[in-house]
Amino acid sequence: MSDLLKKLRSKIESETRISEDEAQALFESNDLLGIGELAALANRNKNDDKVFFNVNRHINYTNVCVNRCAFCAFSKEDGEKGGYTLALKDIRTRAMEAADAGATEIHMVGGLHPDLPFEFYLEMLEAIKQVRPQLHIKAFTAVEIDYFSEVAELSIERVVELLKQAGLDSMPGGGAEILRQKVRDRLCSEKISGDRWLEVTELVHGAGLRSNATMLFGHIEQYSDRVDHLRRLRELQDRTGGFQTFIPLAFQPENTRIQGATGVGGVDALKTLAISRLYLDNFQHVKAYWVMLGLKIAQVALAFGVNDLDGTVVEEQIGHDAGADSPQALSKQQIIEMIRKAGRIPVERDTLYNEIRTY
Ligand code: V47
Ligand code: SF4
Repeated sequence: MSDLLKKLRSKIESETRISEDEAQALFESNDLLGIGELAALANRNKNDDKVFFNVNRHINYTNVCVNRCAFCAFSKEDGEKGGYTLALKDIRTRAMEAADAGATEIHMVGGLHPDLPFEFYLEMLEAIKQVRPQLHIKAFTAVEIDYFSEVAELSIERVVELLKQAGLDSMPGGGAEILRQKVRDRLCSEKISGDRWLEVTELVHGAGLRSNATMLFGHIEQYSDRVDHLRRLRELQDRTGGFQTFIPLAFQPENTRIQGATGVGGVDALKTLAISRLYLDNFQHVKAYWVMLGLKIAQVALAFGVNDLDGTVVEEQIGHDAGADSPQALSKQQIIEMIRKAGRIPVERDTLYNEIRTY
């Protein structure tokens, strides 16, 4: 074992934080198994052998977006072929189908539509709660919430208050991408800054809602940009405690405007998940989002510090439009089998990590 890993082992055992320089050194190390073993230890100390999943359904209410990020194959210009916006009745139907198939959560995000009024977003939440009030609605990233405040000419605090009244229960982790501005300038120049993403998230936590955090990796960023991203998330979590889960999203390059990107390899994916677990000591959960990772890497990730496999998803567009070769949906039984065959204990959870059933 290298001197670095020996030192980090004693840090993990004594619950001492690892530094940015140490995280950087881990990214530069080729000792994948050593890093994974340490991350598995850190995870076991927090979560034992449990691996969480949920029964959920994704709804992407529109793909029309004014931002047109270079890495996004999902969005369309207003009026472009293939652009769509779901009607409220479609949202209701999807919510009913989801709940009747055992879902406890709707995960709903979309593009920044140039014309929809703020009331539309409130009506979508109300429509879901009208037909299936028991569903938890995890919806709208910090990017969308910032946009709503512009559209409605209201403060973030007021927007979140109105969304909560209409049925919003928590916020997903999208839109963080890579927080460092020099990367954003090339990746998503129209999107809110990394600082603004953190600021909106802090306000959402202040309003009593939990959220997740993501990191889109494997495009044009350097390891140091990933470390900077993790540092900023750890600092915000120290202040608010509002994050539940960290989700590294493996970049899918097809149909995007990122030149020369070939996609994330298995080694980089596992290393990134493991280092996230080691560095983010104040996050309880690290999720392997199987849609972007593929099922095999997501399963192996369970030996690299991961304790969550996301959910059944049902219908996924963002990753699949960019060439993800994972299935559209998984059944509960498939997820349970993936976890069992990794020698771990499958636990169905709700969005807030209340345990529903152990299998
Ligand atoms: O913000 C866009 C990413 C995100 C691509 O909070 C891409 O539980 C890979 O945030 N390749 C949306 N990723 C998805 C997301 C998410 C997913 C699952 C669970 C949760 C959660 C959140 O997808 C976007 C962006 O970062 N994305 N294009 C792409 N080509
Ligand atoms: Fe729009 Fe989101 Fe796609 Fe960027 S990632 S273009 S904000 S839908």
